[in-house]
Amino acid sequence: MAGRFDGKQALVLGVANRRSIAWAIAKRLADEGAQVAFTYQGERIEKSVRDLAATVDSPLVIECDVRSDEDVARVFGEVATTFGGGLDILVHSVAFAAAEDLEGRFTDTPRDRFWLALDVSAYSLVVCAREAEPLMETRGGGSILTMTYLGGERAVPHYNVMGVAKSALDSSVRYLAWDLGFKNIRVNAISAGPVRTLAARSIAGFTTMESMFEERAPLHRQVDAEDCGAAAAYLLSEDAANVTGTTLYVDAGYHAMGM
Ligand code: NAD
Ligand code: 0WE
Repeated sequence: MAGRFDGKQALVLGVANRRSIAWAIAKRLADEGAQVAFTYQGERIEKSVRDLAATVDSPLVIECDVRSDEDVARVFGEVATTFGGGLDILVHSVAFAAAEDLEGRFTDTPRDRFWLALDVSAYSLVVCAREAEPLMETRGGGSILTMTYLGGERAVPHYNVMGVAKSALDSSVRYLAWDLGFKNIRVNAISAGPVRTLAARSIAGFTTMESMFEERAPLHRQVDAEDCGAAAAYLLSEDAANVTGTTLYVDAGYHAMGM
């Protein structure tokens, strides 16, 4: 079947399990014809990612801790080898803050854990974009996508240092879009409403947040990972050829509300 991503080569960072937003995006890309390489963080989730990757005939599954420049460089080296020196699509769906910083007061965030959250959740997009640039250039352009959240623009109780990291990520999207635009590389973000993933389930009060969300969002329903997959496929496809430096809200309209 002819797909929007026939002949396209993609790298997806941030699959942990079948509920991951990154998995819904990867599945969509693969279903529409893309070859998809995956990275995972740590042996603990290796098997889960390898099993998922096998279901879409992935040519490469490789470990990557985005805190390490060497790790990221090694991964893009392997990607270049696997994909014959090219890359069309990069999906960045990675975030981390220490659990204790996603409860209590933002004021109490210590210096080292502030930088940890910014390192994993924001700087990682910059280093990945830098490594992707020459590979995308050989293909005449490319498309980069990251995942963000409204907590980077407004204060969401308990999102705390992750909100500061998402602000830096959102701004990085705009500066990367400017830098890479002349090589026909686009950079965009999806701002998702709360999605019940591994990262979300462990958060205190997530269920309360879901019911508030459903009450206040114009569409009065929850967002799921597949909603993000569909929007991602649009931003990563030629349909969005003139869309860069922007954020697409997949949040049932929640961001439009003032009450
Ligand atoms: P998830 O736990 O499935 O994905 C987070 C991923 O980050 C995991 O695969 C984890 O291995 C990876 N990661 C963490 N530290 C890393 C490191 N040092 N190196 C490499 N990888 C690392 O959860 P998710 O909800 O699918 O999150 C994906 C993205 O979506 C994140 O950027 C998150 O902020 C964003 N997001 C999530 C929601 C939500 O409600 N779930 C809403 C909006 C945005
Ligand atoms: O970006 C996120 C969550 C990202 C995240 C989740 C965890 C949980 C496990 C980052 N780091 C960690 N560290 C862990 O140890 N979201 C958008 C989901 C989310 O998280 C919240 C939210 C929402 C929404 C935290 C507080 C308030 C709202």
